[in-house]
Amino acid sequence: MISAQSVLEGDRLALSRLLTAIERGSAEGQEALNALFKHTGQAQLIGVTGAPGTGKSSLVNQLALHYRHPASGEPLRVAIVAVDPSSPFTGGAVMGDRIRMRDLAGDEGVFIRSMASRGSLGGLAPTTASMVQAMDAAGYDIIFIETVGAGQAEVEIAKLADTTLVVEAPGLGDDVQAIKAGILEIADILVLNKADRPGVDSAERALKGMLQLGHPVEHVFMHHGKKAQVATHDTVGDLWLPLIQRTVSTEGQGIAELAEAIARHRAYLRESGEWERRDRARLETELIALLGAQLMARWQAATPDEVYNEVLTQLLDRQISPSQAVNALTRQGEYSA
Ligand SMILES: Nc1nc2c(ncn2[C@@H]2O[C@H](COP(=O)(O)OP(=O)(O)O)[C@@H](O)[C@H]2O)c(=O)[nH]1
Ligand SMILES: [Mg+2]
Repeated sequence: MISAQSVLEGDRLALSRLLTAIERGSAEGQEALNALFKHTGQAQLIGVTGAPGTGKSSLVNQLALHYRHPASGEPLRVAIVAVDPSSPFTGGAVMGDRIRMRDLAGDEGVFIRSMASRGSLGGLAPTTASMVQAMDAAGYDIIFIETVGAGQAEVEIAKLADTTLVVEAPGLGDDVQAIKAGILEIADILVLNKADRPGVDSAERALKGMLQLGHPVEHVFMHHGKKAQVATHDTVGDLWLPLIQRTVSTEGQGIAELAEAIARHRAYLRESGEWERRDRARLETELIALLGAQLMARWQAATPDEVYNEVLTQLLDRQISPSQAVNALTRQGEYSA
């Protein structure tokens, strides 16, 4: 039995159990989440993505330490979800992460969870969204979501975040890894980590070039049906222009500046209304995904295999079109005309 109340009170074991239940897609996990949902919406979700080996885990480690030991003010509570493509039990990367995370081990204000991207029921992004909600309800102020920036699934997860850091490092073969994966466009802050390594200047030049392409100085949009054109320099007030921050995660260099940039982005989100917009987009995406899955399941349960196979045969014989097949299977229209 998972106690939602215990999760709310900060019971780590209860949260662990809930996260496991969510990963398994169990009904009791869902029930606890239903009870907890009204307590979500408080945390700042920070996505950290980029190619393997760029230093994402080291960076999260340093940022978490920064939030736990602030120069002034109260320490923030930090949760970390590491979504790794390899198995959490045998994957070398996760073992490495555990070792580097040791600075945070034993700190009650830090909660770290690794999850496997394979074998999660209902898809990686919805499972991650639920896990983040559980951590949010448990009262963590900052939630890091670390993903390997490698494809569509990772981009979907990155869209869960309020603030997305895309991590690059010089000398990984290509100048800019994120271009290939198409994740540069989701960056709110570009972190050029391993700034102690050779090639950092050319990597920064390449990143700046890409930012220019992605965020041209002229911004064209439709305003009351008319094409309007403004220079983004005039509208920095309502537009966030991604910035580049150099860091050396192994030394902690640039971390305070990065945390400052994250705080500025948070302020921007709040002041511009973007915070609500992102929250809405996130919840609407989840709603539509759940609705789609539910309707599909109902349709499957209500449709005998013979009926489906018969319609499929007619489709393959070119007697009916795909659209007519859908009508037939949902009994919405005549297709024999
Ligand atoms: N020289 C240097 N090495 C770093 C830096 N940040 C991380 N590393 C090293 O790079 C390797 C990969 O780091 P990791 O955080 O696991 O990368 P991830 O795969 O992106 O999570 C590790 O050996 C780190 O010690 C840095 O700023 N400079
Ligand atoms: Mg890592």
